[in-house]
Amino acid sequence: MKGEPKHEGQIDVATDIQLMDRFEGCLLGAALGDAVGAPYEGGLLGGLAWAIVGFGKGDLLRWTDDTQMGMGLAESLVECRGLDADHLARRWADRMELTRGYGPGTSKLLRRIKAGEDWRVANKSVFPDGSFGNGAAMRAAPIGLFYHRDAEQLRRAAETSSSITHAHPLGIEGGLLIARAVSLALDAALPAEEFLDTLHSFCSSEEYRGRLVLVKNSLGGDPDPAWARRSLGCTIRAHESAVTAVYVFCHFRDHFKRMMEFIIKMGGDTDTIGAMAGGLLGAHQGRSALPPELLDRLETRDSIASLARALHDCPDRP
Ligand code: AR6
Ligand code: MG
Repeated sequence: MKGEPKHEGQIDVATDIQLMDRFEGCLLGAALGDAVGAPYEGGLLGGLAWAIVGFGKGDLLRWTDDTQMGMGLAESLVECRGLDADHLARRWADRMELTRGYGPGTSKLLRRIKAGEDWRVANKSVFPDGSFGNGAAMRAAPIGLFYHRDAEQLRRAAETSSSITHAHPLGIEGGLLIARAVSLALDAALPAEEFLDTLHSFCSSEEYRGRLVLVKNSLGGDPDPAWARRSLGCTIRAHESAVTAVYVFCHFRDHFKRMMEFIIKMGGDTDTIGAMAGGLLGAHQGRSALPPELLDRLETRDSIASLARALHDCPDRP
């Protein structure tokens, strides 16, 4: 009440409620971005394939491998009260549904893990230096939420969870970038320049750092899908999509629908860029920033929201 002194802990309780809302916003935003972008991935042919496997279920918005792996990661973090790489590898392998549109390398190596191979061997079995696909970045949001208070623990957890399927340094760096970006996006007051500078110092390769400089230089101007496609990329490679999601988030941080329209206009890997950018927007703005008429149609919306709350409530969260 106005004028009354706040009792001890009151501010923390309010902050905690806001944080819970941002956890929900993040996981729901990622799933929604994935599901809204899915029919547009890979142009006409991709859309046709998704229409065959993904629809026929009324107007349900069906999510893809991005969300299946992100939810597997969040569940494993909650059940193990932190990152347990062997548990996580088994969870991903057990849960994989091929109709969710997994990347070819990831589906092959998850089958090997399911058959009993150690992930430390399987992760170099398809590409000898590991995958640089964006599959580690697309599912990294729960790491960003769980470890948001400790950047070093976040770095270690993002590296390990990424390398289970994406052992290439560029694949791992995509997971690091998105996890760190989610942790920073939880702060609603953080200026975009500071956000980008922190990400820049967190990254190590020129592939990521150079693109982050381009994003910083784009602030203040109008977002341009043709420029983003050409200069940042919108492919299934991590270094050609993770920074792109950061760019889209910086320009549309409180307009989910306009953000998705832009991503669809850019083309390429629309569901995965939608998942990464949607998770950032939801972490930043909370659940209420997601259009309710779309959320109502999101597959397993309620279990995603309750998983986000469980992640928030996990007693061992740093
Ligand atoms: N050398 C050559 N090509 C590579 C390498 C490499 N080291 N790494 C990746 N590629 P993958 P993902 C190419 O299969 O990252 C789905 O739609 C190669 O063509 O590991 O899990 C998801 O939702 C390889 O098949 O898959 C994502 O949006 C491809 O990159 C997207 O696919 C993808 O790597 C990627 O998923
Ligand atoms: Mg996908």
